[in-house]
Formats: sequence, C-alpha cells, structure tokens
Amino acid sequence: MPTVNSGSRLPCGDRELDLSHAHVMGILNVTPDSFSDGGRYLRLDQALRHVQQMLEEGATLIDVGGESTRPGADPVSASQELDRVLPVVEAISQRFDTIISVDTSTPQVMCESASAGAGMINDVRALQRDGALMAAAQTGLPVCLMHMQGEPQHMQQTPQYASVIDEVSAFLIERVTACVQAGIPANRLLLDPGFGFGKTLEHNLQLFAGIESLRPAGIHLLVGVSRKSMIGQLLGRSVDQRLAGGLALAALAVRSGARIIRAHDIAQTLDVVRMTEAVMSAS
Ligand code: 8Y4
Repeated sequence: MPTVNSGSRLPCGDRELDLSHAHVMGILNVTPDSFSDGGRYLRLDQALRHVQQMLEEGATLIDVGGESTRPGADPVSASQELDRVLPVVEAISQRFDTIISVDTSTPQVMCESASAGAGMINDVRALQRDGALMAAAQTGLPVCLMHMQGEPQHMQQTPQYASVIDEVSAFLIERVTACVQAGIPANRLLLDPGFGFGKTLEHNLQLFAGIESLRPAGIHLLVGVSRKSMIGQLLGRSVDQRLAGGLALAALAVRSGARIIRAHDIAQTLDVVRMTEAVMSAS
C-alpha cells in the first residue's frame, strides 16, 4: 500500500482540512429522542444554535447524525434518516463556514448530503452496506471508516475477540483495500477503532493502548470517546460526569497521533488538543 502524505491537506468538498495538526469534530445529534418535542422549525433552530456554539468554541467539523447507534437503538429507514439529516445539512451549509461530516451508513443519505454541502462521510459500518462503497466513491468526499463488531441492537451483549487489536487492524485494512478498489484513494480515508462499538471495557482499553498500530499506509485516525461508557465503567460516573475522563483520553489520543477528536465539549477538548500538541512540538 502506498503511504499517505502525513503533512497533507484533505479536500472536503469546497473546503480543506489541514491534517498536519489535530482538530475537534463537534457532535450534532438530529435523532428525535435528543430533542424536546418541538416542531420541525424549532428543532432546526435549536440544532443551528448548537452548531453556532460549537463553532464559536473552535470546532473545525460538525458531525451530523440521524441514526441513533446507542446499544439497543432501533434501526431507522433511509427516508426517515434523509428527513432528519438533509434539512440540517442544507441549513448548516448555507449559514456557516465549516466542514459538515455526515454520520451515515445509507448510500442515499451520502449522495444527497454531498449535494447539499457535506464535506465528509463518517460511516460506523465502514461502507459495508449494499451500494455504500459506490455511493461514497461517487461523492468524491473523504470517508471515515470505523470498526464495529455486530450491529448497534446487539453489539454490547457479548463482544468477543481473540485479539482486539489484531482483529480491528485486519478489519480496517480490509476496508481500506475495498475502498481503494472502489475508487476511493487511501489519502481520502480516515480510520477509527470505534470505541464502545461491540467492545467491553477491557477491549476498549487494549485497543486504546495499541492505537498507534492502527495506521495502515499512514492513514490518519479519528477517535471518539466523549462521554462514552468506557469512562463510566472505569470511574463509576454517569454520562454528565465523564468530562475529565474523556479529556484524559483525548490527550492520549492526540499524543498517539489522532488528528480528529469527535467530542461534545468543544472548548475543553480544544484546550486539551492544543496543550498536548504544544508539548509534542517541543520534543
Ligand atoms: C454519551 C453520548 C455516551 C454519546 C455515548 C455516546 C463514534 C461515531 C458515534 C465514534 C465515529 C456515541 C457516530 C456513539 N461514536 N463515529 N459515532 N467514531 N467515527 N456515544 O467513536 O457518541 S455515536
């Protein structure tokens, strides 16, 4: 596999992402259960306000997701997902200067979001759905390939690995190969170990410790740990008390070379990214 140029600028639609340093990706949920039961416009307005705040706090990208991947969550239809995601992508694209990442596994959502101004595809199923490879290739956008064992409905029931690091690594390599064959070059890819997706606490910790070995062809890493249950399990903290645990992991991820940190708490995460990189530049 040829190596990805590590000082590179990643074209994201009509914008560019400078991957010579780390960025914070802000999480925007547009699943109905993440909003009070207002009308459509109220919800759109609330979403846009959240986007504005995350951008003011220094987020470089906004990850828009219309499918809940919580353990046990029900699947959504393509048309439901489109209804949720597209108006938000359109509105963000019209109003803000940012890179919109669309968190989807659905080919139609990839294509229509790209036309509406999205700059990246974030697929927790690593383009394994029928038609996803072709759809993503057609958009010309960069893609984040994430590892997940099983499907959200059952993934946390009995996660099992002989070696979590070897299996995640082999999976990501296989998906990179599939992407390259489908016409998505390696320099348009990001990789993500998928913390919490079909993994026990022990698996998550082992994976985190070996994160540096997960970069075939020098492909850059995206890491999402913000508020996740691995922090809750280790520290005995509820979702709203996981900030410090998540920031510790963000620092370690950046130190290990991660270039995008997916997070809820933008200002705090960006401080951690900047401090970590300042120390790294001094060595
Ligand atoms: C509280 C809030 C507790 C949210 C847990 C969560 C990732 C991702 C998700 C990730 C990439 C989540 C869509 C799960 N996690 N995409 N998506 N990487 N690339 N849980 O780690 O945030 S959703």
